[in-house]
Amino acid sequence: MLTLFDNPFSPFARKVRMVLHFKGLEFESVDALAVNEHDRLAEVNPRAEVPVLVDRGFTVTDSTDIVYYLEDRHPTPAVIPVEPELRAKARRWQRIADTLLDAIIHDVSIWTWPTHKRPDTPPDGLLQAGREDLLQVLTEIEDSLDTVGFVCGDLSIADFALFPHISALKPLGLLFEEATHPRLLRWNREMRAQAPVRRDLDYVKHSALEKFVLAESPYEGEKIVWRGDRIEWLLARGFHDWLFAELEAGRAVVPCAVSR
Ligand SMILES: N[C@@H](CCC(=O)N[C@@H](CS)C(=O)NCC(=O)O)C(=O)O
Repeated sequence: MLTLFDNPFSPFARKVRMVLHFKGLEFESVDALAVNEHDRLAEVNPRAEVPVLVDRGFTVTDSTDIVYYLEDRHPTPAVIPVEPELRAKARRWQRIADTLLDAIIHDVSIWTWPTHKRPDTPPDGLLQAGREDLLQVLTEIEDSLDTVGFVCGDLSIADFALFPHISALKPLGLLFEEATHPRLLRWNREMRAQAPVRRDLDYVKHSALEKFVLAESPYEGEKIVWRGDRIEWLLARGFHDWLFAELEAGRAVVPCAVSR
């Protein structure tokens, strides 16, 4: 039996869920970012991050490690290309999705989260810096796409890693257009037609209704966890004063796998 310490809205959990669906694997999902699940999550992952996969008592943390574990255990259908160059490309796109796209989108979006109703506004220049850097990454994806197919030929982990971030752009008012990014738009439409993606989108949509409209949010509403890559992008773009003020105010916390 597979148990996924999951969260409907986490891009990393979404990537793993789509891979599980793609491989036709049944799993039990625990919404582990709900405050009342925090201790159970910390038991399987001291960093208290989702996703975590538990397979008959064996625990795997980190979305990329989980994907590689699933591929080794259930090799077909394959989600990681076999040909060495495509394999290296897919790994690189997964890393760009996980460390750069995630960081930028996270850092510019916290004022829009339904969980944290922040009274302040983004520091001057943050949204503009985010837009500029996102545009560069989107253009790189556009240039690597063809008029047919996916990022690395067949549907692969590169697409499942990128999709949750690309799907987060529209709600943020960050759009890519037919005139500048026609291939990315075509890819986005084709992704939305894939069964594992449709299942994930349905799950995100119905969870948003269930967690934020029909009931009170089960999640933390004050503090924000600032993981390494998300801090790195802020520092690289010169927002250290803002981050230190957040740390001093106790609104920013940093995960650590070593407990004190
Ligand atoms: N490198 C990790 C990153 C996972 C991650 O950052 N998860 C976030 C959600 S998107 C998390 O669980 N944060 C803890 C929290 O928000 O309390 C992975 O690939 O799984």
